[in-house]
Amino acid sequence: MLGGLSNKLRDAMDRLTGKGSIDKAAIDDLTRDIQRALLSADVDVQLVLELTEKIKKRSSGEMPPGLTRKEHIVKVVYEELTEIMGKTKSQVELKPKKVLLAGLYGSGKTSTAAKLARFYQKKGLKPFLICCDTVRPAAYERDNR
Ligand SMILES: Nc1nc2c(ncn2[C@@H]2O[C@H](COP(=O)(O)OP(=O)(O)OP(=O)(O)O)[C@@H](O)[C@H]2O)c(=O)[nH]1
Ligand SMILES: [Mg+2]
Repeated sequence: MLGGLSNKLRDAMDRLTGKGSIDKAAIDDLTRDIQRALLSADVDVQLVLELTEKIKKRSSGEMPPGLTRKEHIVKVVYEELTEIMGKTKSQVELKPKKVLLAGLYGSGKTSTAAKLARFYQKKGLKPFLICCDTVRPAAYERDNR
């Protein structure tokens, strides 16, 4: 579900690093691009505003010695994003559990179920995806592509 987000964030950073000089407008462009990317991935509005405000403030503020302004901004964005997304990789235990995938129509629940199945398959398990939707017309055909 977050597949498109990393591309959008990369595009935002590419736009910044492609610029000749970094002025206030360049930082405004960057934070606007990051806001658009995060909001289109359904990240909480308040969180997005707080995050981009911090990025904006730190980007135009004091720089550690030895870094160019662009390098400094890339570092700031990286640090702020890892701060909200978590610094460590979480481990998934291979034991029986229930996972609920909740989301709006077409937000990627079924695709995520398939990705989870693939994940467990690679770990040596034999997952089955079973279509139990008897209400939606052609549900089986639709998700059995
Ligand atoms: N770019 C992109 N497309 C995705 C991603 N996940 C799902 N899609 C696409 O989004 C569309 C809907 O995905 P589904 O997995 O069917 O969504 P769903 O939540 O099960 O939809 P409903 O069952 O109708 O509520 C499909 O065309 C998927 O290929 C993703 O991470 N990135
Ligand atoms: Mg579905």
